[in-house]
Amino acid sequence: MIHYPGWLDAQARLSLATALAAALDSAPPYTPRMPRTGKPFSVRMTNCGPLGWVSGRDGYRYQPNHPETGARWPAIPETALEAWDALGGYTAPPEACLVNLYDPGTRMGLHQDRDEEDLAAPVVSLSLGATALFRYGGLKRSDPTRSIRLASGDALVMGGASRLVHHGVDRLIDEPPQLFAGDRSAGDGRLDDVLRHF
Ligand code: AKG
Repeated sequence: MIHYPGWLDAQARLSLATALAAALDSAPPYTPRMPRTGKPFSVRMTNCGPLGWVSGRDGYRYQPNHPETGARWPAIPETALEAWDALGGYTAPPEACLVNLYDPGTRMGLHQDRDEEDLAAPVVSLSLGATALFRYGGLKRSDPTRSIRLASGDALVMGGASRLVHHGVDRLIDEPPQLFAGDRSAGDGRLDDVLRHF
């Protein structure tokens, strides 16, 4: 697992935020439901790419269209593709870019990313907006965990031995408003782009 603080400079954050604002217009964020229980997720989600990760009562899956509008997902922003090329160390492009929207007070429980057929490909995530307290552990859910702060512009790569580690977001950290253009796309909250190869 490699953390790249400040990987996206102010211009790259602005370019990613602008592309995501357009993507969110065509693929509106929605509240996914947990398999079986139907309990709503804390975060809202949408996707870019040929495929998007979705969760519903019938399970987790990748699919080419938005579960509520039925429309195809918008294209993955160029800035995100560049980050994948630079950091992912993988020849094939990402097929899915999950966009997690964290409003203040939201979180994501500890989980593994294991719905992909190609587990040799890394997961690359890009943060915009409020800083998150990101928790990660080991391959077993019961393994000890540590936390790091993911700030706007940070990139995180989970590949190789860390590809299947448990991880999640405990909370957003209350901080003075960000000063850089592009960070405001998330309002008081946070946007996280998770690039994956299916
Ligand atoms: C996921 O989408 O699987 C995540 O764990 C997102 C983590 C984050 O928001 O930094």
